[in-house]
Amino acid sequence: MPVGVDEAVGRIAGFVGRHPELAAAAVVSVLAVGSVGYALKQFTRPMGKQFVDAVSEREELAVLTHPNPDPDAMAAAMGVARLADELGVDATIQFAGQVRHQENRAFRNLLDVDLVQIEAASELAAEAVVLVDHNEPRGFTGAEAVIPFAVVDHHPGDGSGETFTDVRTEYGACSTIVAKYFRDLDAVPVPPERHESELGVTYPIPSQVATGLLFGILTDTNHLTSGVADADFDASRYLYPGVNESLLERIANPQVSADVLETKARAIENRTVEGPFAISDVGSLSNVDAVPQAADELIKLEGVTAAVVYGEREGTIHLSGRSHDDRIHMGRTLQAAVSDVPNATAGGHARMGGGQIDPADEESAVAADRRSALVSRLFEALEGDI
Ligand SMILES: [Mn+2]
Repeated sequence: MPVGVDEAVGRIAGFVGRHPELAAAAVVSVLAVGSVGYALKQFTRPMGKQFVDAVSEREELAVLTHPNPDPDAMAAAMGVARLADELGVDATIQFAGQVRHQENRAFRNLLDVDLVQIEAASELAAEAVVLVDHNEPRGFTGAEAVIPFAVVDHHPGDGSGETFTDVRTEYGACSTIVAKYFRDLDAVPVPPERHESELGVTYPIPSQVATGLLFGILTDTNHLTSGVADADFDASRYLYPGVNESLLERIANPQVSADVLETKARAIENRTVEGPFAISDVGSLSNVDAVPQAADELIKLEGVTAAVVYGEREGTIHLSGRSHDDRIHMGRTLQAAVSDVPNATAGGHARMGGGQIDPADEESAVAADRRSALVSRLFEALEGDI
């Protein structure tokens, strides 16, 4: 026989009256189960939705890339700014340093990335700062005092966001994480020949953003050949319908300035080769970005397995090294070569490294001496003698 509501309430009231301690315990356990359920739901709620929840609490955001942003950093920032825009949150993309490499400049121009340069923390566009492609603010005055609101990154490190942190070190690119956010929201990439209004979806991904994110994934994974995760392939496939192939091609093959080509030419002409190692002093530089590009060229020479190029700009010596040689860990080699040099820093990975020697309080003639002394130090380091 069904129990009427009144009768049920009556029975419960009777039970509570007779066993208040049991009733209280029942209430507590119902609440506990409920909150565990809520926590689990938060935990399993896709990161893209959690990110949107966090961002929509804000009115404005500063989306900050690392200094001298590369395509992955710029693309991730574009993606985050677009999401913010969809939520009615005012986002400004900011960076410290410069956008120098021709590919990065082409990326910025062709995809119309609205980037604002800053030199100090006081220039940040909002109190809520989202770090993309790095997890600790750096490269501008007051960076160490900035507590980011959110961190979205694929690099190892100790940095975290006050409200939101998503660091996936197994991913090849930060752009992959941002693409995943769009996917979590069932966003749809807009094909280049169509307008987003034609798709009638809540979250369209503009072709420029899809193209940028794919380019970010391609550059950070060396065209999906190194440090690449399943997620990077999945994201590439997901973004592809929105990719503008002709823009992609133009970003990948920008015009190279005469300056960079001349530095490359000097690197080849001035090289000193000992066995499989090549070192080249390219003299004074107008564009320090030419140094790593010249190193990329020098290592292509037949028989060369490790190469170091350096040059000078405004008294600072910039070094860049490449190695295809299993005996040579380039980062450590450069570190060893400059270990006794005042004002020098160097480091990097096995296959690529870089360094910088800042001017000391001395005449530039002495600086030139330092440059010529570098050749023998570098050869010794490459030979493993220091
Ligand atoms: Mn990256």
